[in-house]
Amino acid sequence: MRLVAVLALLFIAQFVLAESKPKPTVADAERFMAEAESRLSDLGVKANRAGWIQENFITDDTVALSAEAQEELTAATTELIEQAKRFDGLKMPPVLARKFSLLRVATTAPAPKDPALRRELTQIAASLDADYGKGKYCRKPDECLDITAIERIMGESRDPAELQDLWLGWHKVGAPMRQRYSRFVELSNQGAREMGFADTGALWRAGYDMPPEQFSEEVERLWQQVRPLYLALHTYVRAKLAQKYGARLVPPDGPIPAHLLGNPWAQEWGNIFPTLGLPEKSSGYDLTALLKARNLDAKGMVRYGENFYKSLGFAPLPETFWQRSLFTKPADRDVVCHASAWDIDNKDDLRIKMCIQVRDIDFVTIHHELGHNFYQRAYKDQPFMFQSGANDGFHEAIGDTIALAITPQYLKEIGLLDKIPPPESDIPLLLKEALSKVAVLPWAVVVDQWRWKVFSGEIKPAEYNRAWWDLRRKYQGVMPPVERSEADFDPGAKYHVAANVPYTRYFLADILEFQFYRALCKEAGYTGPLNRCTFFRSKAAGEKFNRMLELGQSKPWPEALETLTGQREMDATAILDYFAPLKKWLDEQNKGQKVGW
Ligand code: X8Z
Ligand code: ZN
Repeated sequence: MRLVAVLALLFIAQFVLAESKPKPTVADAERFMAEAESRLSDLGVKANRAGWIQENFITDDTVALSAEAQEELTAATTELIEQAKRFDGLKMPPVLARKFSLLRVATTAPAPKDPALRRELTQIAASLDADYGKGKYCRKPDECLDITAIERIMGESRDPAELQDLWLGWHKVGAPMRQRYSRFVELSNQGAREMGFADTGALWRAGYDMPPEQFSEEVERLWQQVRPLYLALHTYVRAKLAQKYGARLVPPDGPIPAHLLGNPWAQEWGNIFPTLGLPEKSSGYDLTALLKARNLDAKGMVRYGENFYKSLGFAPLPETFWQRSLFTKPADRDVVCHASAWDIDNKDDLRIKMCIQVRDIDFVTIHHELGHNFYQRAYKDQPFMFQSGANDGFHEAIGDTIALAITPQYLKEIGLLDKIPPPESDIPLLLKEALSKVAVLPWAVVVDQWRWKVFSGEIKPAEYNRAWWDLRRKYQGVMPPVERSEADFDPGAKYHVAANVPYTRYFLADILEFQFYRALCKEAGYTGPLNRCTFFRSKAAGEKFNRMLELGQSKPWPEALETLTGQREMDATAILDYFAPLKKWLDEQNKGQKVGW
């Protein structure tokens, strides 16, 4: 045969072969997605059950079983993402296209395709979570403290030596995680790259209906909006601590030592409220004392939480919630005490897992966790791919929005408080609130600033700890009580690092919850100062809230936000308005003080 004829044949064969592998159609894509959703849902339920048991009964076996279930889910997700590539470029109806783009960002721990590497990754992840859960500091041979006990004592003690000892003791849990953590970073980055992302951090930032770079700019924009408020609070608190502990321990123009703020991570400072020198009882009431006076137990506190949601028109929690949740720390075994909310079967098997202590901040956390559960139930009829928060910040903000409505007026209505405090109490009450809501802002930026840089390689394993403290100093203005080194791994002493839970969600939540709160107050017909608003019993507010919740992740988040607030942007003016009277007061108190460090 002549060469021309051969070439012609080859030319034709190419089309014949292409014909035999037809271009996928929208119907193919629909079928693929329906199967993917059902497979991921089934494996997700299995992984939830295994995870629940692992975190409630930490043993080598439960850790292994949970890692296995997680591995199956991760393997399926990775495979489906790979297979979904054949639909790239296909014009799909918007709902279907959204499902495909959500599938790509469905995992926070992307795994390599290589099964051995994937197994290594899931085992590391489960072991880090378990190490955190088992973490203890034995300050005496017969006195070993877990994180719940350490948080309690650091909340109550004002003895700097004891605080330093506990701080150092708890931070020891991090060091053994260092090697595994850096291996985890390598492996998950490989997984992210195989999926087409620059690194795992870029994958995390891709979950916000905008390009990852734009999301980083959003976080920075919002942080700059709230930074002056944080600086005012920092200046005031530092001056009070310098008075109390002396300028040698607390330099009046430097960062605050991180062990003196009432919390192992210096993330929420509410516990040091009594040391800030305001007249005793100036805020009019002490919620911890009120809860104790009623002899409330853990379950009783959760009932109050549920009642708030019911008052808005939400259906009661299912009976199984009460039977299956963990409310108090078991005496005889290791559990992960870090509070969490679970939706085991994507239907109605809702649970919380918490080691509740009878005190004000746990009352708030209960409302926080229930927010996750009520959101989960509100979107349960969405297709599987949309059964999630509009973004992860929304999920974290729901319960906090309800908790903002725990005002004196509300406490009086439910019979916990006898008398509503006079308006002079507003400043102390706002200060107390700011110690949690404002103090946490830079911390909630730092955790992922660190991880984003770790995943991108800008922070190398040999500088993990130094970079951590550089960021904490830069954003929070705090410093470690003693010199730290690369033999330490302080990020691992925080649950979300050990458990690989992204953290920017809490920063977003802290901004969003005030937007939600402002909108619900308006819906409830409230017109007074924002900080005194409660929308308890407002069916109108509940209905409006539910309209956003039931959307799940079916629409880009600006649409969900608009449903409730009329706004399409995350906007810090709500939190700034709420704290405006306090900011004015702080600025007066801070006259003559150096701001910053
Ligand atoms: O982790 C939580 C919740 C569980 S989703 C208890 N939070 C962050 C933390 O504890 O670090 C709530 C506030 C910030
Ligand atoms: Zn949460």
